[in-house]
Amino acid sequence: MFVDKAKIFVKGGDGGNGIVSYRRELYVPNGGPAGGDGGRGGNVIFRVDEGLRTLVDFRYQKHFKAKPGERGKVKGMHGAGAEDMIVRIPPGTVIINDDTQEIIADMTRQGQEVIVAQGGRGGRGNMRFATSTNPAPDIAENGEEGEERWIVLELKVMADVGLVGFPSVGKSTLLSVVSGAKPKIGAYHFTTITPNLGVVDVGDDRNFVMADLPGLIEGASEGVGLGHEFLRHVERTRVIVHVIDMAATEGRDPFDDWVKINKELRQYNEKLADRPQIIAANKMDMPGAEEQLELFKEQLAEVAGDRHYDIMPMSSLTRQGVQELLYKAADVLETVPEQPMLEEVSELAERKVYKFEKRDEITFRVFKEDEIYVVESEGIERLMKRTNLTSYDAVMRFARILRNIGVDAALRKIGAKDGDICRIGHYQFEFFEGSDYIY
Ligand SMILES: Nc1nc2c(ncn2[C@@H]2O[C@H](COP(=O)(O)OP(=O)(O)OP(=O)(O)O)[C@@H](O)[C@H]2O)c(=O)[nH]1
Ligand SMILES: [Mg+2]
Repeated sequence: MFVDKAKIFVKGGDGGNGIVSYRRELYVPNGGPAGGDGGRGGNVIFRVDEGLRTLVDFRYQKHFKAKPGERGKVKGMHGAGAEDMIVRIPPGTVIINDDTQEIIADMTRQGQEVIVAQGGRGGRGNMRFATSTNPAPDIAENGEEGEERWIVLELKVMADVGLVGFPSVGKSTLLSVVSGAKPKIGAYHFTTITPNLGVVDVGDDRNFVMADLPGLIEGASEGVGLGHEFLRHVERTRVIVHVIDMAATEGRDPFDDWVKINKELRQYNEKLADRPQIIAANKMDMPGAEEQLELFKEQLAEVAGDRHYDIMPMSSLTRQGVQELLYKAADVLETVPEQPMLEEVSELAERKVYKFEKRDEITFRVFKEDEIYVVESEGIERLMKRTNLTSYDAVMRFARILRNIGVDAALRKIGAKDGDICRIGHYQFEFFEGSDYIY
């Protein structure tokens, strides 16, 4: 089966913790602080590899976690940063943030890279906190947590030729006779519900990828019969082979079918109407098909205007006309630029540009809930995670930062007084306004 969508979890490595340590040297009674910084956690990076054509690998592995940074070491040595985790993806993959549905990146070029989850920064060791007033600080930061998120990968089928047409007109049968693909074939509608890809060897040193797409029906452009899912695939094919049941099985009207499908294509995306289209007049082995074909040609001539359509009579059953159809498809492909469809997706990506959250700007909100003053802020909670709350020096530093960014003032404004309880995340503190405190 051809997989074109995958939901996966990515997490950057956590930063290593900084440590508290003091130099112990022979003959030096009280050495200074010497705890080193923790190393950076690894990033999770996606890189385009042209050798890949599907997202099938992501069916088996759905979690990608980069390694954590090493913790700081004694004697002022820093922990090593972790290596980035590189994940290979096929060209044409669109990366979407599952939470916001925003496009993170549209990956089109060989070797193109994007960081999908940043590793956390390492925590600082106590060496970094020494000041003239506190030469032996007991503070070390914990490493920052790596970013984590669920993302969706979407790959539109990168086929050269797409088979479109009503259900049961013979699209899958055609793919099965011209390629090694073994799609399911059935006498009932919607036998094919996901695209099948096959490599077609034309026989004259040319080859192309053909996609057998699920059948389209009236209303597909409005989503009827999973229409949008199907049409999304058609978008990325360079040439359309429109398969018509020329035997008019089940009381169909071949020309009416052709008009209806084209209408759906145009309604979904105006550009699909201009895409080169070859008409495969299938099931010519059946009685009455010849007459239908003549009628079809006349009706087409009336509406086609300046546009020329190649009509290729054929039968997948007897293989008559199949080789001619392949030559024609290969010829038309040569007149179409390599990957025009990738540009369309870039346009889409430009409209919705995803930005990584800026991690240094701390914003917060304070309010009173029952008798407790609540400070709500992702930034402060992150800072708190990095703070070793069992160390007096570290807590004092944390308190000073809160004061500097205006948390104390904001709490005072809504009525907080010394001794009141205030909550940040899962922790409760006593509000204490030591205004003439010197840290
Ligand atoms: N007589 C005749 N029957 C054919 C020919 N091609 C396909 N069929 C028959 O038509 C029926 C439908 O064929 P499929 O290839 O499954 O049709 P499809 O267009 O893929 O259908 P969906 O996947 O449902 O959209 C099957 O019973 C085939 O055996 C042909 O050239 N001649
Ligand atoms: Mg089919």
